[in-house]
Amino acid sequence: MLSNFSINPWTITGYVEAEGNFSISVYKYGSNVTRAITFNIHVHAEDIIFLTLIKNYFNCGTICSVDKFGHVTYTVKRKDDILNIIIPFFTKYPLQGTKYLDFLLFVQAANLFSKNEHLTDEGTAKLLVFKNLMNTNRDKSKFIQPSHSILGNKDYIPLDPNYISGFSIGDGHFSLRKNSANIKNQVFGSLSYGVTQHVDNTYLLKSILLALDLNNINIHKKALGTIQINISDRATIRNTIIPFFDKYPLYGMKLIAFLKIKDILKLLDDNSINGRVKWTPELKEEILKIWDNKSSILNEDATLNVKGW
Ligand SMILES: [Ca+2]
Repeated sequence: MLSNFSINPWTITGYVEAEGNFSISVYKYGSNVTRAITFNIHVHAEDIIFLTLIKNYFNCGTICSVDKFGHVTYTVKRKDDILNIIIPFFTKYPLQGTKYLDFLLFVQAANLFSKNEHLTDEGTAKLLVFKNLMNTNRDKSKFIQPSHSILGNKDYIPLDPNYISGFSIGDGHFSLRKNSANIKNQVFGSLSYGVTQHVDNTYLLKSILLALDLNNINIHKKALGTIQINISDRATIRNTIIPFFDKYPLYGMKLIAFLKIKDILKLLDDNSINGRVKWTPELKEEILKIWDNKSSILNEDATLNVKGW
């Protein structure tokens, strides 16, 4: 089943925006210098089936076995695969957040590799320069953004809806507030969808809200330079979020959480009068039963979203 199933390429780009890495490394062991460019995705082993779909899509790279922290990594490090598969893909389906800036440096590094210039002293020095401009080394004070991510720029690229699904599989959340017995009914049972990002990706979150047609939703500042969109209004979840992810599929554990949210919302609606939930201990119990159900996790069809195959 895995072999004839294909993901939308924008879903991959969105997921890589959230979870992928473009890295340049230069190591010295005595007089030996090792230089490498690597594309990888490092995630919880729960999502290994989805990672396998990505590996199948690219038809290159390897997935390592589960490490002691319960993570798996998909890695592409063959120069030809990077040059002929990975870079053309992300050129055609570009990243739209600050990870795009890392990608541009990665492309420059790959160009050195393609001409074998990385083996020279000058090339190695350039690799180190590119590496030191990446990711956490980037000068955050300058708030540098990919031009195509800024609304109003003439090269602005509106987000493909599948990008939002992929991004949500990585950095999104679907959650249920479930508290212990003494918490008031209004709190128990709140459902939410949202995404959390570094403040650098403010434009990206704005683009997500725009693509979802939810311009009335605020972007909240969270601790430690992070920002968040959190949608917990039941009507918005019912009328916007659920139809959106029904149409542009999620995969893996986020799909399971989404399906649970959907079931719980239906249950709440069935137990409402004029939009107000009639809370009973049985209803709470039923909600918890849906949310805590683990059996669906083992269902490969569900995690792959392959209904109809
Ligand atoms: Ca992330």
